[in-house]
Amino acid sequence: MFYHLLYPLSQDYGALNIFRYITFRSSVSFLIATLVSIWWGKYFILFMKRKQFGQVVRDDGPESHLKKAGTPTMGGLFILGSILVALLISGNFFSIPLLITIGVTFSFFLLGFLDDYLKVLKKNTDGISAKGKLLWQFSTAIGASLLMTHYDIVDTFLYLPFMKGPVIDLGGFYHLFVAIVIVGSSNAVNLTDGLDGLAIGPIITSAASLGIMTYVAGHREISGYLFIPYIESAGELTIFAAAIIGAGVGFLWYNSYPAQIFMGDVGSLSLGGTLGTIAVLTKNEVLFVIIGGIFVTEAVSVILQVVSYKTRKKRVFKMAPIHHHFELMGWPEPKVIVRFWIISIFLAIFAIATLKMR
Ligand code: 57M
Repeated sequence: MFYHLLYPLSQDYGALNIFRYITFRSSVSFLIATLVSIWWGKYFILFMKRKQFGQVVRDDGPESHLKKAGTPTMGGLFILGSILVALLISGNFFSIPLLITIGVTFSFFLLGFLDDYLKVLKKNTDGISAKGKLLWQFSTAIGASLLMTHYDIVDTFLYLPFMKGPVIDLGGFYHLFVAIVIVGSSNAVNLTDGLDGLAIGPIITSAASLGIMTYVAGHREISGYLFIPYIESAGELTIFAAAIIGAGVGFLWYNSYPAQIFMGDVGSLSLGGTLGTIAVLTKNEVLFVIIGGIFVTEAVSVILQVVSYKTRKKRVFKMAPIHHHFELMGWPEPKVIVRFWIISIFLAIFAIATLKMR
């Protein structure tokens, strides 16, 4: 809004020229998303409690989780709502990368909402079938990928950390590759969201790291200096990343241990898809494996556990995802959470450092 309404007036009022700057609009986006989510969260939790829309906790999980039954969930509704408010104020909706990212976020938001609605409001613990979820996610991701190449936002080349130029042209496989990154990210965040604050912490660090990637990728001089691909108007995604950080901090105000609210699939599936899309739009698909290392580790632990159990009837971990393994090893929940946060902060900063190592 501000960008579209106020910036054109900067011809007459020079001070309004400030709305041109990505750094300024990103700061505004962060501040608004933080304040809106802290304010909105308070009333959302009261509403969910009054309606008794609480989490159904499976009895096959760690003993310590049974007391969490009834905790309000679907907090993703006010996380994404706060992000939308911040974008409406600070975003430039003429940016195609921004519109594509909003499209993926909204589609995964709808999927997560439907799943939560069935599970929480209709008490149908299965929700949408795994096949149905994957079909929805892959359709959205491939659609987004086709738009990215149709509008020449990105090329079909693969870029690796530490390497100056592209390493290989993926050609037609590029769309499947993009879909695996976006769908994989969405489901990995979903699996990670199993302890208080465990998912939102790495979401914040990933958004911060990716936010810097979008800023430099959208800056012609800096991208050239760092030998990274220049992506027209990728800087508008910095404002989106700043909103995710702000809304994430506001959500963490209530989701920190002991959680008063969970984000629900509506939050984990959408935010995971958003981070994957931003990684693709800045040609950081492989670097994102480092940035989102906690999400990757959680997903890989499930794959290892399921494959091992199916083939050898033996478990690799006491329980998957890996955060449950540490719980069953006797680590108190807050210790698991904060140690995972520490690792995700390290990975986010290491990824930023690789920008100079090319
Ligand atoms: C997503 N959802 C949490 C909450 C959150 C194939 C298998 C690995 C699938 C996996 C699974 O069901 N994953 C679903 C994880 C759930 O959180 C809800 O879901 C939303 C996120 N999608 O927003 O609404 C529970 O997590 C706890 N929680 C918190 N604090 C938070 O801030 O404490 C969530 C957020 C909540 C709450 O207890 O109820 C979840 O864990 O289901 N399955 C599993 O993760 C299960 N692991 C498992 O079955 N392992 C097996 C094999 C199949 C790998 C094994 O190791 O042998 C674990 N989860 C549960 N029970 N609930 C263990 C069993």
